[in-house]
Amino acid sequence: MKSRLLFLGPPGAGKGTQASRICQNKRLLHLSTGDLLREEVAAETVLGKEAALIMNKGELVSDEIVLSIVEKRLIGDFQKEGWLLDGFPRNLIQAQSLQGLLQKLEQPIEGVVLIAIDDQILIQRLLSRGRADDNEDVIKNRLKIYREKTAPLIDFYHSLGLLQTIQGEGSVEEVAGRIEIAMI
Ligand code: B4P
Repeated sequence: MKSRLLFLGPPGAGKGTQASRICQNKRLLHLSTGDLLREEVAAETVLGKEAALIMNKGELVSDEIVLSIVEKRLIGDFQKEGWLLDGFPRNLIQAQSLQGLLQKLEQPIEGVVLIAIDDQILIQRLLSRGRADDNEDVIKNRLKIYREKTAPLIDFYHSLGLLQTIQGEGSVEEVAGRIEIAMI
C-alpha cells in the first residue's frame, strides 16, 4: 500500500473530502495547503490577510507564501509513517520545489492520484458548499487558473511514471473505493 501520496484535480473534485477520510483510516499525515491558508485567514495573521484577498478572487496565493508554509510542515512532520498532500503543488514551480525538498528528506512520492470530473458537477458542488471563495464568477476563475497553472502537472507526474487517474463522479464512498484501488 502506497503511503506517500499526492492528490491532483480541479477545485471541488473532492480532494479534501477524500484526503481527510483516507488519512483518518490509514493514519497518514494530511497536508492541505487550502486548510493551512484558511487557518492563517481565520487567525488574521499578516500572511492570512494577504492570502484572503487572493483566495477570494480565485487566484493562486504566491509561491513564496505557500512554500514557506509547506516547508515548515514537511520538515517538522514528515518523520511519520506516511503523508498525503492535498491541493499542493498547484503549479510547476511548486512541483519542482517539492521534488527538491523530498529528495533532501529522502522521502520520494509513491503515487499521484488525479481526480477527474466534469466542470458542471464541480460548479454545482462548489455552489452548494458556499465558502467565501465559492460564488459563480470566482469558481469560473479558479477553473481557468487550474487549466492554465495546475493541469500541466498532469504531464509532469505522468512523465515520472507516478500518475493514476480515477473518476470523481458518484458518491463519496464510490470515489473512495476507486482511490483505494489506485493506492495499492
Ligand atoms: P482548496 O482548499 O485546495 O480547495 P478546492 O480545490 O476548492 O476543493 P477540493 O477539491 O478539496 O474539494 P472538496 O473536497 O472540498 O483551495 C482553495 C484556495 O486556496 C485556492 O483557490 C487557492 O486560492 C488557495 N490555495 C490552496 N493551495 C494552494 C497552493 N498550493 N498554491 C496557491 N494557492 C493555493 O469538495 C468540494 C465540495 O464537494 C464539498 O462541499 C464536498 O462536500 C462536496 N463533495 C466532495 N465529494 C463529493 C461527492 N462524491 N459527491 C457529492 N459531493 C461531494
